[in-house]
Amino acid sequence: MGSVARRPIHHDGPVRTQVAIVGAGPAGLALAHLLHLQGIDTVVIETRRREYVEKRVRAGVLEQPTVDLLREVDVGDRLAREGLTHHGTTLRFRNRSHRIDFTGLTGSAITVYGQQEVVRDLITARQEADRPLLFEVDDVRLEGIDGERPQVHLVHQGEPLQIDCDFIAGCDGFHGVSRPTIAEELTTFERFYPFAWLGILAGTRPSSQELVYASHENGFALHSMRSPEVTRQYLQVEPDEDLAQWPDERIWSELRTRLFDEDGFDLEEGEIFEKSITPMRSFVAEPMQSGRLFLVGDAAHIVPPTGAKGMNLAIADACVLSHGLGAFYAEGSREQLASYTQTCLRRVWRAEHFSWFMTSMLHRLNADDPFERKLQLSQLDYVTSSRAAATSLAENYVGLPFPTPWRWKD
Ligand code: RFL
Ligand code: PHB
Repeated sequence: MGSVARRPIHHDGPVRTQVAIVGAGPAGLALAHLLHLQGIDTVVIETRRREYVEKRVRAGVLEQPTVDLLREVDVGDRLAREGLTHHGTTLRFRNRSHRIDFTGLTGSAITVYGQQEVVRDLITARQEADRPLLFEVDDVRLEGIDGERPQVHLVHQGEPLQIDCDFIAGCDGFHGVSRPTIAEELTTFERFYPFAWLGILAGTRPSSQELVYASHENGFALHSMRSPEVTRQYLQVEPDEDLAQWPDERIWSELRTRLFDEDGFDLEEGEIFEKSITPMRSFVAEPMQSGRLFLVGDAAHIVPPTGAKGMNLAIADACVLSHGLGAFYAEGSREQLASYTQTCLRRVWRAEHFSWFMTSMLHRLNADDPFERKLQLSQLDYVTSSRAAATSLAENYVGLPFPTPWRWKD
C-alpha cells in the first residue's frame, strides 16, 4: 500500500498544501500531528514502505518532556499502557553497581518504549485524521526554497507529483535530501568515535528493573529492554566490526563479562532475533533553516546513542517548529520562525555535550593509556557519590524542558 489517507492523491496537477513534510520518522510524524491539531494542512512523504518504518528498531528511551507532549496531544494511550517507567538507572564499574535515582533527584522519570511504537502510534493518528502520508516515493527534489512558493517534486506510484507549499520541513534523517539541498550555507561540526555498538534484541527477561550502563576494561555494555519478555543490549565493538565474527555465544559471553556484578547479576540468555552494528558520531549543521526550508531532527544533528537523546531531540525540534508555524498562520508573525535555529540549537548543544560526556565516560578509549582510564573512574566515582554531580546527570538524562510549547496559543 502506497499511502495512508483514505482520500487518494490525484496526479493530474500540482497538489497544494501549507507545509510539505519530507520523511515519516519521529520528527516528521510528530510535526504532522502537531500542525494538524493547529488546523495547519500538511502532506507527508516517505521513501520507505510503511511496514519498514513501523518495524525499524532504534531508540527506546523517552524523556519526560517527550512523554508529556505525546500524552498531551493524545498519542500517549498505548505508551501509558505498555511503556515501562524507570525512576533511575545503574552505572556499573569495577564490577559494582551504583544507582542514579532520577525521580529522587529531579522529580522526573524516563519511559522505555520502542521508537517504532511511537512511529506506529503517530501513523495511526495520521490515518484517523485522514490526512495524506505517501509511502514509497522516489526522486525527491526540493525547489524554490528562497521564494514564497517552494515545491517538492517526487515520483509516487510511477507518476511524477509536484507539491506546492508555503514551507518545507526537512525531516528526512541524516541521509536525506534536505540538508544537501542547502549544504553550501551550512557550517558543520562533527566528531567520530573510534568504536561502534553491536545491538541485539533477545527473547529474554530483563535481569534488572532498570537500564544498566557498564564501563568495563573490555569495553562498554548496556543492558536495556523493550518489554518484560524482550531485552535490548549493546556491546562496544570495533568501528569496522564484522557481525559474522559475533556468533550468539560470543555475544553472551562478552555481555556476561562486562555486566558482571560482584553483588550478583543473573544475565538470562536466550534467542537473539536481531543483531546490528551502529557507528557512533556527533554532528551538528548550523543554521537549521534556509529560506522556507527547516531541518528537523537527525537531518540537522546526530548524537551517539549513549545519552538516549536522538529521538527526543527530533521531537523537541518538531515542537519548536510547530509553535513557529502556529504563530505564522495564526497571526502572520515571522519572528518565531526566524529564531527557529537559535531556539533549537541551545538545547541541541546541551544534548550534544551530554551524549559526548556519557560516551567518553563509559567507553573503553585508548587501551594503552592508563591515565585516561583513571580519569574515567574518577568521573564515575564522582557522579555516583556527589549528589550535585548525580543531579546534573539525572537532569540531563530525564530531559531538560522543551524550549517552547507545541501550540502557538490556546
Ligand atoms: P529518522 O528516524 O531517520 O527518519 C527520517 C525518515 O525520512 C525518510 N527519508 C525520506 N523521506 C522522503 N524523501 C527522502 N528523500 C527521504 N530520505 C529519507 C527515512 O526513510 C526515514 O523514515 O529521523 P528523525 O525523524 O529525525 O528521528 C531521529 C531518530 O530516529 C534517531 O535520532 C534515534 O533513533 C536515535 N537513537 C536514540 N534516540 C533516543 O532518543 N533514545 C534512544 O534510546 C536512542 N537509541 C538511537 C538509539 C539510534 C540508534 N541507531 C540505530 C542509529 C539506538 C540506536 C542503536
Ligand atoms: C535502547 O534501549 O535502545 C537504548 C537505551 C539507552 C540508550 C541507548 C539505547 O542510551
